[in-house]
Amino acid sequence: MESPRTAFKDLAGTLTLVGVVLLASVVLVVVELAIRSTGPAGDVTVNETNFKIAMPTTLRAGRHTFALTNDGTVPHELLLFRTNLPDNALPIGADGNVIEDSPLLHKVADSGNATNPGGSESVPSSEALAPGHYVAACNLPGHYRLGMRLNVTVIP
Ligand SMILES: [Cu+2]
Repeated sequence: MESPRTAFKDLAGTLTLVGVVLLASVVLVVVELAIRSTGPAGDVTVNETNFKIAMPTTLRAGRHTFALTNDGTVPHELLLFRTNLPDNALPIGADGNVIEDSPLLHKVADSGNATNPGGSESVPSSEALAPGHYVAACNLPGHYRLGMRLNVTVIP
């Protein structure tokens, strides 16, 4: 049988440990919320879902950084081409995917690796965007055909 004093010491130790764990949890939650509320850096917000791109369809000329968030349930990417073609008539291969190096397309932004569901990425344009017609697209297999394309106009 433990003496009352030993039992109290054990209890105090346990309570201290529980307090430390609780405090650490609260700190983690606060940091997580702070990160989520700031989101990816960028002046143009882009939300991708299955299988849609939502972003402003008119942009001012100049450099932009796209703050891309994947709100879908599968990975997505973001490409932006300068082209005279409408979004539903980009050059495609036999697999139905966009031929990204076609001379009819000039790529000005590319998220590179696919962004996972729930993930986000800051995607800078590779050059200052001149006024004209552009198409945003996700070219992961099948996604363009499923509707991940959007006409964008850049104005002076
Ligand atoms: Cu996609």
